[in-house]
Amino acid sequence: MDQIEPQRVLLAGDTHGNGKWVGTLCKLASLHGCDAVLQLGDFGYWPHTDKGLRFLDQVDWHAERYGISCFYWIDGNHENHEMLAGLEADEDGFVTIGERCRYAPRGHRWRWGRVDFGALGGAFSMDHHYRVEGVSWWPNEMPTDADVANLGDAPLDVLLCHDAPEGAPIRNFELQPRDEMLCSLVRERVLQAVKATRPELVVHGHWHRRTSSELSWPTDCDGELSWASTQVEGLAADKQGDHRAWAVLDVDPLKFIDGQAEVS
Ligand SMILES: [Mn+2]
Repeated sequence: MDQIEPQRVLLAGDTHGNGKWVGTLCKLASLHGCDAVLQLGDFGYWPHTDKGLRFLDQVDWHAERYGISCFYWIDGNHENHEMLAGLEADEDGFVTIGERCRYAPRGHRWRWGRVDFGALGGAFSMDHHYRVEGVSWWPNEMPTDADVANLGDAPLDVLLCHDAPEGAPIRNFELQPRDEMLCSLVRERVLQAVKATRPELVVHGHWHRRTSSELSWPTDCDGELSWASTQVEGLAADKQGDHRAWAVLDVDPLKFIDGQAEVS
């Protein structure tokens, strides 16, 4: 695979193994002059099933068809985390999944242009009660303190996460107390990563809705109280399947551009 440094990428929310939607995303990427796609987890890495294997073929096929150099993704909660853990990263820290498909593991950092990117995938499955371990649910779905530590505290420009940082708007669900605890634990960890890396932009998926907010937190600067802030953009999913589920990112200089309703 030719590795090119993307100048402009299409950001995409959850795809859930939906090959048809990935086709639409690659087409949109091409229409908007994007070199690559950056997908924010619940990609649909299920190579233990025929459908999952077919999906990986479809990703490569659509990327090639629309001239997309690479479909990059971070992990969500609904991936086969056991198989992901068995894969080895390339020298540059990405994991090659297919001809034009690469996975950015939790804690991975990379630079395109003068822009530093970081990945922190994973989340808690609120629907785990309906899932079967090893078939449709895997332990290790949640980002750990070690993952946050691996990401480190050097400044980032863009942090890509599956879950939202605590404090950003999400959707309200009635959860059992234990589930509620785990659900917020993940968001606390993402917030910790945000505070440590102070990115200009955080983009996430997971909640299947389009949200936009400015997240601020107090910092102690030489004993003086000051404020740090970041732009947080949550993207919708294949279930929504429209402009809310994608956006365009100009890499250098960094510019986030909303998905356009009139193009589909
Ligand atoms: Mn999802």
